[in-house]
Amino acid sequence: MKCTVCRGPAVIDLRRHNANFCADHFLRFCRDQVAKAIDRHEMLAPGDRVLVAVSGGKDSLALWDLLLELGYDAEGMTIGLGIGDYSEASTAAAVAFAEGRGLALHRIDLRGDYGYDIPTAAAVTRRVPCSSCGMSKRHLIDKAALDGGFDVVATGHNLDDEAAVLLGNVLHWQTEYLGRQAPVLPARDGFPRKVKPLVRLGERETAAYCVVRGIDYIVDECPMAEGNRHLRYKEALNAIEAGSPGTKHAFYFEFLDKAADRFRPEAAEAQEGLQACRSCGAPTTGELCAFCRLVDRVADAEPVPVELLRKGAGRNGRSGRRADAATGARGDT
Ligand code: Q46
Ligand code: ZN
Ligand code: ZN
Repeated sequence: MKCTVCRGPAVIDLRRHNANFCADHFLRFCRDQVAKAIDRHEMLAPGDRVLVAVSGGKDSLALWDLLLELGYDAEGMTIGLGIGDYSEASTAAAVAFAEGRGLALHRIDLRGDYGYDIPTAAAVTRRVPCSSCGMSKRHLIDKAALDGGFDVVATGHNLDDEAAVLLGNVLHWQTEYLGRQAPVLPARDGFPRKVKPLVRLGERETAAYCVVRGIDYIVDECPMAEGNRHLRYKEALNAIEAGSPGTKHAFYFEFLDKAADRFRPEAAEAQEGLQACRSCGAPTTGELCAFCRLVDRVADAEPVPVELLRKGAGRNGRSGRRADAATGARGDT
C-alpha cells in the first residue's frame, strides 16, 4: 500500500477519501481536516482562548494536540467521574499528556469537589449513568469556561459520534435535538460558545493520529456505555459504511446543509424562558438547575461501587430501557 501523495509506504487507508497516507501525510491530512472544519463553520478566531474538554481518550487528546499544532491557545479541563479504574486511568492519561508538554490542565473531581460520583448518582436517581454524567460534564465545563474567561469550549466529538447521534435523533424524530445538532453552538446568556473541530475525522482516524503522534490514550471504553443505543447506532452505520464508503460523511454534512435549519425553531422555542438558577446562577427552566438538584439529592449518599451498579443494571430490565432513552437521542452531547 503506497501513500497517495508521495508514493512512500502508507500506514493507513481511508476508503471514504479513496486515499492512503504515509505517517507524515496522514498527520497533514488530520490537521487539514480540522483546519477546514474550523474555517467552514467559523469555530475559532485567532487569539481565542479555548478550553478543551479532555477525557483522556483518543478524541480529546488528539483534539488538544491538533489545536496546539494549529497554533491555538488551548488549555484542558478534565473531570474525575468516579467510575472505578476507568476514571483513574482516564485522568492519568490526561495528566500525563498535559505534564509531558507543560500544558495547563484544569481538574475537577466530582467526589472531592461535589460529594458524589457517577455510579452513586445513577443508583440514587435510578437512571442510567450517562444521564447524570452527561449533564454534570456539560454543567461543569460551561461553568469552568465562563469563570475562567475562555472564549470557547472545544469537545472531541468526531464524525462517528455526530452521525450516530443524528441517526438516533432521526429515528425518534427528536426535532428539538435536531435543531440543536450543529458543529458550533453560539454563546448565549449563561452558556459559552461550543465547537466540535473533529467532525470531519472518524474515530479510526483519531486513534491512528494518536498512535502516529505517540500520544498515550485510554483505550478502554467507559464500562457504563455497555449495550447503549448510541453504540448500536455506530455499529449500524459502520455496517452501511463498509459497503458504501462516505455514507456517514454524507448523512451528517448533508443534514447540516439541507435540513438542520428546518428544525431551528423547535430548538429556539425550547430555550425560551430560561432564568438563573437560584443556587449557582446557571440558566434553567425551574428555580434550581438540574445540576444543583442532582447535587442536593446525591451528595453525601453512601457511595456505590461501579461493580455493584453494573451487576444491578444487568438484572434490571427497566434500567436497560432507560439506558436507551438517555443515550439514544441527544442534542448537545
Ligand atoms: S463517561 Fe459518562 Fe460517557 Fe461513561 S457514563 Fe456515559 S456519559 S459512557 S462519554
Ligand atoms: Zn506520503
Ligand atoms: Zn444550579
